Amino acid sequence: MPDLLAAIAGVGADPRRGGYSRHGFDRADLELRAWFVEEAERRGLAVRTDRNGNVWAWWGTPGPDAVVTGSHLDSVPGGGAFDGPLGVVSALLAVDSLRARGFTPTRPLAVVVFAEEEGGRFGVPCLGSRLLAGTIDPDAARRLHDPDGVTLAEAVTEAGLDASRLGRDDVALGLIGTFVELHVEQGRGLVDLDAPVAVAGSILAHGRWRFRFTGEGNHAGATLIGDRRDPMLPASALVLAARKAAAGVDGARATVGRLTPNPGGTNVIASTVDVWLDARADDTARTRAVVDEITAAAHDAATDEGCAVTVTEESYGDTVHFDPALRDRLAGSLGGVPVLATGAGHDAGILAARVPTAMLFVRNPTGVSHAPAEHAEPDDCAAGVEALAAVLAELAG
Ligand code: HGY
Ligand code: MN
Ligand code: MN
Ligand code: MN
Repeated sequence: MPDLLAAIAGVGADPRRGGYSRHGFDRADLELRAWFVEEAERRGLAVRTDRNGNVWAWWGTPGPDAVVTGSHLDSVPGGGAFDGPLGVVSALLAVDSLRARGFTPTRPLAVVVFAEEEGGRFGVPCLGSRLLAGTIDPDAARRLHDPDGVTLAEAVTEAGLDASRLGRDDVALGLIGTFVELHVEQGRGLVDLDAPVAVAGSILAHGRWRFRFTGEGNHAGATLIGDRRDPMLPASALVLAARKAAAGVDGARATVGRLTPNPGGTNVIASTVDVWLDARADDTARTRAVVDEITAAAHDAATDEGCAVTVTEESYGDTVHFDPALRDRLAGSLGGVPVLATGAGHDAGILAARVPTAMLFVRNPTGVSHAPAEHAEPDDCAAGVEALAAVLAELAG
């Protein structure tokens, strides 16, 4: 682990879940942002926070056609140490490396930290980059709320931002000439290829849906089985339907990682159950087919139990194909590193719709991510930094 990553190892550690819980604008996230500002300023970079809470650190005067690199510092609940922070730390270390070799960029160069990439607090992934790029309605975004009912508007206000200014930022967006995000790999692609670094090819289409099943809250002992309207039954049917639907479509994935019965007591038949579905596939048609099959099964199971069901699409993004010319140029300049597709979403995937964008992946020997076992060896992290420095030198030289 690079020393800079070790320096934040205590921030947002979550002994109850294991790993890290760092969510947009919470205490751990604010501490990490402050740490980033300090590290950037220590390097003489000029720090600015944009209207959506993304933090930019400029090497030289901010200007158009900039080469921008960075990632995020927030995590999923109980996440690993590398997903997000490795890209931020590697960006700072790549700047150090370029300076150590006397490099002076001919294009403006910036390191960026995007806000709430995981959607771990407000439910929508890549929230900072979506707001920046204008791919989420700012009014809807302001109303997003965390499990305690705190809205995004309240959270950003508390963090010192003007919530009325959230939304598409053509000034910040207009400065980005090229965006490159380095990220720990989240599968076993590089382990299988026996290579430390890859360039990204594509990201699966993916989205999140919330199903709310409503039945009748009642007593676990006094309510006869035949008298029940238990929303946990259709919720369970949805979980099984998700596996079946994804298994039937080549390359598709469907996951229920979060399910909340209300009120949530061992001896209480729930009155409602919220179930969050994450579904991904090669393209929109396949993703929609999977979600439609799951939705139909959820409705059937709800009807069988006398329950009602509502479905809300919380986020969606089509398949991303990274700029082929940039991808091939970078893979070639790095000596023919592999090109890998990924099933994980990234801020780079949002920006790819607006500006030429590329990603670098660093080998993860466990192949595990969004869990404490996520890992990258120090030598591979160093190879990632050098690859990123080479890419920045190539683009900004
Ligand atoms: O892929 C994800 O779940 C997130 O966007 N990182
Ligand atoms: Mn992630
Ligand atoms: Mn990430
Ligand atoms: Mn009782």
